[in-house]
Amino acid sequence: MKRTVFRFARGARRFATAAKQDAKVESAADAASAAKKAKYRRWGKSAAFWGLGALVAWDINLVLADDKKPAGGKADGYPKWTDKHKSLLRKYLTPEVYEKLKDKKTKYGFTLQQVIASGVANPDSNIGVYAGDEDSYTVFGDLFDPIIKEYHDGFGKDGKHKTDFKTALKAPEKDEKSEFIVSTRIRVGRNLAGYPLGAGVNHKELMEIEKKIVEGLNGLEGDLAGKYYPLKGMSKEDATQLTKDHFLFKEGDRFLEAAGLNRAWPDGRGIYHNKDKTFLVWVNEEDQLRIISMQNGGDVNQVFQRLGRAVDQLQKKIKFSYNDHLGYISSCPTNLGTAMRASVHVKLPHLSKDKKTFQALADKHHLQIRGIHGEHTEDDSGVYDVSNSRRLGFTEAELVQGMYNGIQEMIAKEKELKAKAKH
Ligand code: ADP
Ligand code: CIR
Repeated sequence: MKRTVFRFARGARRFATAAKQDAKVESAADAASAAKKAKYRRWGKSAAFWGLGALVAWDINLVLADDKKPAGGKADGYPKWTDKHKSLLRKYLTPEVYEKLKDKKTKYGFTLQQVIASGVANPDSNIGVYAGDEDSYTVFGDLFDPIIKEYHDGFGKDGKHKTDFKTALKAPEKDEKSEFIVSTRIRVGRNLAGYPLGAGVNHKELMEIEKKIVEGLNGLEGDLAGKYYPLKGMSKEDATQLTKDHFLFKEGDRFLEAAGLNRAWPDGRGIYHNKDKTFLVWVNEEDQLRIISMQNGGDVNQVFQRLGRAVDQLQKKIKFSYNDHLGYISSCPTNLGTAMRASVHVKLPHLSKDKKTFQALADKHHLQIRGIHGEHTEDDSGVYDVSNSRRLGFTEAELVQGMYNGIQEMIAKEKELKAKAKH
């Protein structure tokens, strides 16, 4: 295609030049011939115009096809940290590690500069790194390994991941009336085998990935059957409402932006959901798939079981990137392993005022506290997003069980503090 456009443009240019030269020579010739030449000249100009247009289109095509350039800009040496940089990236990217890794590339051409771009550009990053492909985790292992070890509670280089959606949970409290638990959501991230991750794909791959995922999703049945809504063409109002209602990812996340994960937005992005919006799939956000099961109230069993069925059906249609050491491969090292975040939006107005106790309970159960509008959001509504922080080296069932146990202890504490406040 590119070659054809190029040939066409070159032909048009030659034709236009020839017509111009001809026109000069014939100035002394007769009027009929002059008119004929003038016609050629017009054709030449028009051909040159279209040729130029084709060249511009070719250029754009090239930019889109070849957009694997470093997301973080040019390689400009060891990062200049500020007092605000407190990420694991800063902790583990010593000048020695930097020197060792700075000229390495993965088999898809991903570089150290791309890996660290987000954490350098965003001093408030907690982690600060993103992988561009599965290979990134080994080629840049001197940086990723200690980050993985610290984040996933000591998971070492010889660690093996295991997966289990089948073991039944012991989670009798359902809080169906939402006295404390407003809603429960469990998501897993997945990426396609045989492709780079989001920060490493080019435009063609991005579109192919979307196509493969949508084909897989369209084969889902029963309560998982639904429809895919591409982001391109979705009205601003619809997108804003879906995001506000906690169903759709937000646009313009600066951490993802700096990592190169928002390139060509909104191309290739979209959301699939069933009629009730209890089963949803995000396409080509931070990971190529975020498979989500959610509903109001606290019936974690039902949410987990629905997710297990969905993953089971989908992996028969789509081959996901997985290895025995790191489990499901994800863009961010915090998501490796199960790539699962099981969360509740929970009302804890008394406990959350006692920040120390709240955090101590979260730490005891390896839970993370977030604001309810997604990561890096905070408000003082007394409702918090509490989820498992570890995802690697433990099974899905173990992590959901741990989240449930921790939440029950938090709710018991909330009741205690509420009763005390009355006296
Ligand atoms: P991720 O789940 O991919 O880590 P975020 O923290 O950005 O990403 O959350 C994505 C969206 O999911 C946000 O709109 C958030 O409010 C919503 N969400 C997360 N947990 C729950 C929950 N338990 N109930 C309802 N919405 C939730
Ligand atoms: C950061 O480094 O803060 C962002 N890139 C997000 C990291 C993943 N989330 C997390 O630790 N909770």
